[in-house]
Amino acid sequence: MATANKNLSEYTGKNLVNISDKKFAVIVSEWNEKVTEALFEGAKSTLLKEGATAENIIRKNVPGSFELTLGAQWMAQREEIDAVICLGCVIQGETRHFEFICQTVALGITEVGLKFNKPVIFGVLTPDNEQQALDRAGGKHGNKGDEAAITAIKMLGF
Ligand code: DLZ
Repeated sequence: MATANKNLSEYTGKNLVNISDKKFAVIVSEWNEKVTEALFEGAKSTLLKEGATAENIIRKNVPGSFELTLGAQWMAQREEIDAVICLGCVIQGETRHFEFICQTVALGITEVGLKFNKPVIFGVLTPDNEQQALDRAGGKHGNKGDEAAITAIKMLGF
């Protein structure tokens, strides 16, 4: 989660690997759609800005964050995919599923990355309320979607 008043989107873009021929899968959860659409826009615009081509950004939707893991697995198993970015938002105050969903998804995404030996990025917001989410989806704390895209690129340059 962002540190107070720190904009997560302030990256220089320096020393990043060339991604002009890299293929990205971006999995987007439909729960809290206003937030996750903003995360997607951030991730997509960052990938394009850093040199990815539009046809190499493959978007897939899943119903909720819980389904991000299986969506990630389906995309990561494709040989042509270089990195997978998972975007979701689970708001603590609005669901008793909070811990269950967040822990399951974090573990699942980690396992998919290890299983397929490629970057699978956890771009899931876990705020207390919608305002905190919006602050991190293009608001005063930047956009976690940008951060997820930069993380994927950095891992490709490992
Ligand atoms: C069921 C549920 C609830 C209550 N809250 C959220 C949420 O805040 N964010 C989110 O991404 N998904 C939520 N879901 C849906 C679950 O992720 C999942 O889609 C369903 O439990 C069906 O497996």
